[in-house]
Parts: sequence; structure tokens; C-alpha cells
Amino acid sequence: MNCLFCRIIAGEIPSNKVYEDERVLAFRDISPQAPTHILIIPKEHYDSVLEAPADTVAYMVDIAKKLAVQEGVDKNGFRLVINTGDEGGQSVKHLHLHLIGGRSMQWPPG
Ligand code: DGP
Repeated sequence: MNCLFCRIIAGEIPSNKVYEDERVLAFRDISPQAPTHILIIPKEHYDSVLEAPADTVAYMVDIAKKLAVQEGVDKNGFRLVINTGDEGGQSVKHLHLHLIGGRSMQWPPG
């Protein structure tokens, strides 16, 4: 298995888990861009959002909303990001949703 996030799901690589169920795993980003920076990933491998069924993406967003409340960033606001492809800045080719919050953010991003 050469997918980094599949190896995290399998427990071969440690992660700081914040949520897990039969469909998704959520863990803290190794290089946090804000006080809250969590990655929500499907347990089934999809290279990117382009390959994933809509219900999988919707489920990931639903979990992200719950984690935003759990993290206490729902009141002040947060950002959900799915980087896709090379120009989209996707470095890990396993679909992941970034939940980023806890500081003020500008738009557009750099
Ligand atoms: P992206 O650039 O959208 O593909 O985001 C990939 C993110 O994955 C990036 O913010 C850093 C994070 N990351 C990379 N390797 C690891 C790892 O081994 N553990 C954790 N927790 N996060 C990782």
C-alpha cells in the first residue's frame, strides 16, 4: 500500500485522531495552518473529489460541521477546503477535506 492516508487508516502510520466511524477518519494535520486544522478522509480510497460519489463528499462535510462545533470554531467561522490536482495544491492523492479555523483568514488565499 503506497497511499499515505490509506496507511494512516490502516494504523501503519500514527495520527492524532479526533473522530472515526465506518466511513471516515478525521485527524489533526501534521502541519497546522491554524489552531484548528483537521483532515476528514473517506476510508475508501478516492484519488480526489473527482472520483468520489456525492454522498461520500456530503458525509465528509456533515462530519466536518460536527467537528467545527466540537472544536468551538462554529461561532466565529471556519473554512472547508478540498484541494484537487496539481494546480489545486493537492499534495496527497487521497481525497481529504481540510477543516481550518481558530484564526481570521483572508480571501482569496495566497
Ligand atoms: P493537501 O495539500 O490539500 O494535499 O493537504 C495534505 C495535508 O496533509 C497537508 O496539509 C499536510 C498533511 N499531511 C501530510 N502528511 C501527513 C501525515 O503523515 N500526517 C498528518 N497528520 N498529516 C499529514
